[in-house]
Amino acid sequence: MRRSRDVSELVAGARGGDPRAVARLITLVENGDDLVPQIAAALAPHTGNAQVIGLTGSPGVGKSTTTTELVRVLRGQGHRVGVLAVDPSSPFTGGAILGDRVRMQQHATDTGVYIRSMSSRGHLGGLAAATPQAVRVLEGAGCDVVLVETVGVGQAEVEVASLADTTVVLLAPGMGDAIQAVKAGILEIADVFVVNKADRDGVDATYHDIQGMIGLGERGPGEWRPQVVRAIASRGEGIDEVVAAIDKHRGWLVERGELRRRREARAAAEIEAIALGRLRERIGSLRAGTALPKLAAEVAAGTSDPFTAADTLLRDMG
Ligand SMILES: Nc1nc2c(ncn2[C@@H]2O[C@H](COP(=O)(O)OP(=O)(O)O)[C@@H](O)[C@H]2O)c(=O)[nH]1
Ligand SMILES: [Mg+2]
Repeated sequence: MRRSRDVSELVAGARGGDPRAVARLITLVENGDDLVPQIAAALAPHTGNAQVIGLTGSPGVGKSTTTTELVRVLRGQGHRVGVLAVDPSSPFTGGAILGDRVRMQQHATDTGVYIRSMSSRGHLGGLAAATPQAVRVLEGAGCDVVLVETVGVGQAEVEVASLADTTVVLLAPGMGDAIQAVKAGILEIADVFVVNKADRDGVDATYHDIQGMIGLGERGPGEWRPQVVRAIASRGEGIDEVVAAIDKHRGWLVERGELRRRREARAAAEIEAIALGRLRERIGSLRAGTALPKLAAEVAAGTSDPFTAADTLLRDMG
């Protein structure tokens, strides 16, 4: 089929560093296209090693600024870097900016950086399903580090934690963030805290608040203690320290066998979500057939019970 050939051509293009192929693949993934399983299969041999770093925090705290600065430092270290901004409002500069929304900007392109903002566009499973696939596309395109920025509202922080090897949570002075962090369960997911906007009043209070909160947590011997780093992202200050804290965490992950454990847990969650989605589809299509209506009639008439009927339905689905 023409479409299958498209997938191998696109994957070959992405592997060869063609930003348009990378952009197209991410768009397919973002839209939950029927080709996504084929894309995932074609990319699989080239994935599994990229370091995934999640950045989250309240809007305006400086995630995009910090991401841009991290790209600068990581590029300086010779990494090829991918950026996924799961936040359509994120402005970025530099690098190959993938996607029609921002491709119009005439930036000098650094082929060692791919930047893409993603939106959910309402397909089933949304960004939670699309983001790990987009990470794979970037990895297939040769990125050995992928930064994922998510806007810190509601469940987003928790999602980025389930995607990333290392989760960086940004705070800023005067936002009451330290207390909110505890409420939102951020304390459990953060591997590194960045107290950004350290040029502002109240930075010491925020720094000590968060250190205090971390100190209250119970930790077994050898368990990771979240690092706290001050930064002024808008001036590029403290970014080397952020990178050092991320590296330290990565060292700990590797040493403890935790990197593999986290990745396998992530893969398990992904498989489960896909399998549940497929199951839901099949059950949906059963509704149109005869099996479900027949069982429903039996349950309604009292000749069967819903548990027996559900077991029958699952068995017959094979
Ligand atoms: N004063 C100050 N402003 C900053 C700092 N870092 C970022 N900003 C500014 O804060 C605003 C929001 O930054 P942005 O990175 O877009 O935040 P995001 O919404 O978390 O991605 C921008 O105007 C930045 O220039 C900082 O360290 N100090
Ligand atoms: Mg942003």
